[in-house]
This record gives sequence, structure tokens and C-alpha cells, in this order.
Amino acid sequence: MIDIDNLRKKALSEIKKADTLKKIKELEKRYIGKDGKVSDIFKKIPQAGKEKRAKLGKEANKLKGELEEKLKNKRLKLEKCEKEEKVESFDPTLPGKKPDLGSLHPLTTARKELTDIFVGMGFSVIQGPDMETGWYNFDALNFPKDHPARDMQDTLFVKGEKEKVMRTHTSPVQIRHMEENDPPIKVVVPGRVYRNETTDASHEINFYQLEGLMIDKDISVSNFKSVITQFVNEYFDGDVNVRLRPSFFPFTEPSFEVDMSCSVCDGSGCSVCSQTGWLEVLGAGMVHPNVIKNSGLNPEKWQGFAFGMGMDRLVMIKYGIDDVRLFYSGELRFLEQF
Ligand code: FA5
Repeated sequence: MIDIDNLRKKALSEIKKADTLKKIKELEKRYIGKDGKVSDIFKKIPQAGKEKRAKLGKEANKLKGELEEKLKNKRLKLEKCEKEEKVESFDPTLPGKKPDLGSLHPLTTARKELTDIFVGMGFSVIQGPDMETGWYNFDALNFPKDHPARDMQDTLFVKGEKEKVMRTHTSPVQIRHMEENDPPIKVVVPGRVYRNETTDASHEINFYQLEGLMIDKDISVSNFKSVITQFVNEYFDGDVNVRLRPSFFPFTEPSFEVDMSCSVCDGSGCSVCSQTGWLEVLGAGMVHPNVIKNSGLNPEKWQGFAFGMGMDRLVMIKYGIDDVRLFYSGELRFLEQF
């Protein structure tokens, strides 16, 4: 009824002939798998006569062990051959596969380019903390307490840290630097800033600013205009005009909004500049005497200008990018262009 010898012969001959790992897998399934032929024998044992059962059980166990052993040996042998074959088929003269290369983020490149231009004009590059006290972010910068000016920059407060905010601009670094250094001062401060804003194509909840501060004995608006004109012409590589419009910041007096002639249409009017011929690039002004005083310096003796520009917006103008959110999207199709 159950011909164990025949089964053994057939299995051993098939294992011997098998020349691929795939075939070995099939044989494993066919003979020693859960529903394989050896399992079939075990299932049939209870139906055999009483005196045959013990003998059959013994033989079936022996067959199972034997087949397991043979299949395992054959599998190891074939695996080894396959590996060797792979090594043999390696052709070192074929050209290699080019690995994907990363590149610097456009804002990282911009930070270097922008600060380099100011370094060329004798400015030093400094930094300040992202988490600020209310004093440095607002009070020392002459924002009156409970004055609506504080609402100009929607603030993110730090949970559990009384009086701590995520800086809404890089201007607090003006105070920190004047506290520690005597004039003459000529510094720029690149850095990340945070605002509790609803995002759209030109507003992000965090973005980058570049602050500038120059303090000396006889600094005037014309010094500022000359520095900033030189800067935009270097960054935008051309003949760009600059104009100042009156504005308001609590920490500067007078304050200006600075426009440059549109680099896309050369000032004749296009969709980028909303047909005005001008693009707004930064806020600026002469440092308010209260700010100089709050930093421990004498405003009778020292004066100067400060400015703060949105780095993201400058890069957008330069490369014609129409949505600030692309910078923070992690979108490779966008980033790979830089
Ligand atoms: C300020 O932050 C002032 N601290 C600038 C300043 C410094 C004025 C020194 C005078 C003296 P303002 O809030 O306008 O100003 O921001 C400056 C620039 O940051 C803007 O011109 C704009 O380019 C950019 N900016 C502002 N909000 C956003 C935003 N949500 N997303 C991206 N860029 C922004």
C-alpha cells in the first residue's frame, strides 16, 4: 500500500537532477512540505494494520530525515555556485552606476552669496539664538508694551517657558551685539525667524532674514542708500535702481520700505511686479535712539542704520520662483534645479 522504497528512489533521483535553487524549493515542497508526500505517509499510518504501524512510522521518520539532509546539502551547493557565478559574471570594464548626488538647498546657497557681498563691503557675519526673550525680541527694540505694533509680527510663544518666544525677526541680534561690542559696528545677521501666520504663496510660518547694522559717529541715510544699492546690483547682477518709501518700525526713525526696480521687466511693468515696475525687498531705517540706549550705548555719540530683508523673497525674485512654500516642501523636482 505504501511503497516507501519507491518514494525514496524517486525523490533521491530528482534531488540529484535538480540544478537550480528554484527546483530545490519545489522538491522541498513536494516531499517534505506540510502537504508533501512524506506528510501523506504520516497521515495514512493510522489506517495501517496494528502490527505495521510502528514499522511504518520508523521508516517514514527515517525517510524524512534523509530527504531533509539531501535537500539541504544540495541547496547549499547550489547557493555557493550561484554566488561564484555572480562574481565571475562581474565585468569591471562596464561603466559604473552613477549614484544620486545631493546639492545645497537654494536658501543655503543664497545665505552664502548674500553674506559674501556684505563681507566684501567690510561687514562681519554674526548669529543669535532662535528662541528669544520678550525683552530682546520686542521691548529693547522700542515696541511699547500693549502697543499694536507687536501685532505686526504674529508671535509664537514657547510652551512652559515664561517670557520666551521664537524670534519673529533677526533684529534682536542688533541689541545683543551692541551690548557686547563697542562701535564702530558693521555686521550682518543671517537667520531663521518664526511667525504665527496663515501660509500662502508669499508667507511661510518660518523663513529666513538677513539683518544689517552699521553704527558709527557720522552715519546717514545716504550711507545706507549707497550700501544697499551696491548690494542689490551685485546680487541681481545688473543695473538696478533703488528707492526708499516712508514706513514705520518702532526700532528705526525715520523708517523706510526699500524697493528695487523690477529685475524681470527692467522697471517697465510685468506680472512679477504687479505692473508697478518696483519690487519691495526690505525694511530699514536709522536706528532709534532708544534702541541704542537700551543696548548700553550713548545715542548722543553713536548713530547708524539697520535693515532686514526676507532672504526667501530675494531668492524668489532672482530665480522667478512663485511660491515660498516650495523651499520647505522637500520636493526634489524643485530642489534638483539648484
Ligand atoms: C522686519 O521683520 C524688520 N525686523 C525689518 C527691519 C530690520 C526693519 C531693521 C528696520 C530695521 P518685516 O516684518 O517687514 O520687517 O519683514 C522683513 C522682510 O521679511 C519682508 O520684507 C519680507 O521680505 C520678509 N517676510 C515677512 N514676512 C514673511 C513671511 N511670512 N514669509 C516670508 N517672508 C516674509
